[in-house]
Amino acid sequence: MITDLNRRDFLVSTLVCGAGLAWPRGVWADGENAAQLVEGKDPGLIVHNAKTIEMETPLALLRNHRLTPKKILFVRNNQELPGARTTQPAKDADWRIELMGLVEYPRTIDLARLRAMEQNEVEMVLQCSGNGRKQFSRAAKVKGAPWEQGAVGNVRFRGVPLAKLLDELKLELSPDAQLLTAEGKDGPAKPEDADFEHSLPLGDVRRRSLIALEMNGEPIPAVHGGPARLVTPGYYGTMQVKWLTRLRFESRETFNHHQRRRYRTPHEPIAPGSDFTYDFDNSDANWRMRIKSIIFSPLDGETLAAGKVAVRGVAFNDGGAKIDEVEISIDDGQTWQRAKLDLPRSPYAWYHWSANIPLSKGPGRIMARATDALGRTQPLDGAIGWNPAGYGWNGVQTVEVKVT
Ligand SMILES: Nc1nc2c(c(=O)[nH]1)N[C@H]1C(S)=C(S)[C@@H](COP(=O)(O)O)O[C@H]1N2
Ligand SMILES: [Mo]
Repeated sequence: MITDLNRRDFLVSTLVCGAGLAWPRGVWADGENAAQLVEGKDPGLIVHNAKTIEMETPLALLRNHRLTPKKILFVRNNQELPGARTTQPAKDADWRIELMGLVEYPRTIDLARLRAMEQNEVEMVLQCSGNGRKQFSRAAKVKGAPWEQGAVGNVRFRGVPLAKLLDELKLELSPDAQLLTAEGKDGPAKPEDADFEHSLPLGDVRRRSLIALEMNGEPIPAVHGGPARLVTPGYYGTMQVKWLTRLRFESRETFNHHQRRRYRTPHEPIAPGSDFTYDFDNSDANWRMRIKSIIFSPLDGETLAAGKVAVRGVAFNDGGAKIDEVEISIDDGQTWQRAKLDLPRSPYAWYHWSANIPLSKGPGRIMARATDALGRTQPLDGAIGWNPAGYGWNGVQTVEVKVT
């Protein structure tokens, strides 16, 4: 088996055997599965990057839980924090968070003080802005891990609301403060590379953000950003800064590479395959999530018996408006039938939906489309919104089945 091979042997054998080798799902080319790479993870996760760690949850695992357990939650690290490859709690002795920038007096706060403050809880979708990226590649190749639909989970964070923290510390902000930039303790692999950080608009931060200390009722697992993580419900995963050590109040978005040149989508549509140099004036940061639905059942490639078929899945948006419709189509989007939709516990959590759809014999295609109260919906043509880094895909998902 490939586990017995080191990387060089693997590369040699690939060269010798040529292309077309199919490794078992969930196993990376080196043979290290998710459980071997990150202590406590399910070996069935799909490993996209074993270097800094990018792993995806297959829908067959994701669909079995209302709250996504830490064992199967996807992981996406741009860079690493040594010692954080585990779902165990982080070692947090002496952890401190600095608050600085456009404030009258900078402050430093430790975990004991944070733990003593009033906490809030929020159930929310955590989704990488690259989720579904693989779909963009049908139109033209995009850069980044080819996530299918599983760079997403639904979790419950608990922590100190940022607004409460500012009150408690009597932190006076300059009227020029418009954004909050968050930094984590992790650092780039090469010192010449940009350190990962992100800026978020202060209005949403004051209304929504928590300095989270718990996830799903226990200390945040080290791999998911413990002991402290800035979470802003409704925002893409990249903005949920792990291993939080510093918050800077600023008048504009940080000039940092990850904010200015990455994690953005162009303002105007661009032709699939074109180049694009991101800057503040031609693109938006990956902030609020686009509305989306995911089909959990049936799964792509399943064989089903003809008759009424239970179709189910989830839908979510940025929490800014209620999702009031999920529709199913089995005729490539010509006609749609309404699914039954359950209201979630929080506007930021995913909604469950289900429908019984009659399917007759032959190959079948099932599509799902969510629409919210602001009329925001998903494009039938998933190539709309194509961008070179493949962020923000929210096309209508199509599941292909065989009906016998
Ligand atoms: N400090 C830090 N925070 C980070 C990252 C990172 O590399 N470093 N990656 C971001 C990205 S791109 C995503 S999608 C989410 C993934 O969260 P998870 O690994 O807990 O699933 O974390 C975000 N927060
Ligand atoms: Mo991400």
